[in-house]
Amino acid sequence: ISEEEAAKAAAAAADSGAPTIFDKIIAKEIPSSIVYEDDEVLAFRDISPQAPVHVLVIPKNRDGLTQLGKAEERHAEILGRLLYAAKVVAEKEGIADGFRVVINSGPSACQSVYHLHLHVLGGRQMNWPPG
Ligand code: D5M
Repeated sequence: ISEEEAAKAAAAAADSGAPTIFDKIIAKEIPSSIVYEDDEVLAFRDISPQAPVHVLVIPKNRDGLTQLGKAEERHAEILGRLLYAAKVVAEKEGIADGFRVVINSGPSACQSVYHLHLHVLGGRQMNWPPG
């Protein structure tokens, strides 16, 4: 499908709280290219890369964090761990001197998978403003 169709589909996706494809990735029921993993965090390559390096960083336990807009104060620690893991991923991928971290939260941000994830993007000049 075209980029526009993909964006429309993402905009139409709803936060139902249902399990997502990321649960299967965490359970290793479907393959992924893992870049970093610890007890709480998993980082793997995005299936539809938007830059030479495009890695997703997710909490292994979603714990209500379908989207950043649903975060509660009890999530502050895992949110910090995810951000720190993004830096570790950037170092591992050789882009620590310049990279972008993106979180799409909700339909108008085109979130398509309702399991909170950070996009770590780099390996090319990132432009501003983002689309
Ligand atoms: O980003 C959701 C991202 O998840 C999007 O960039 C594609 C990616 N994705 C979807 N399925 C997979 C699998 N199976 N492996 C790797 N990456 C995947 P959002 O911010 O919700 O739009």
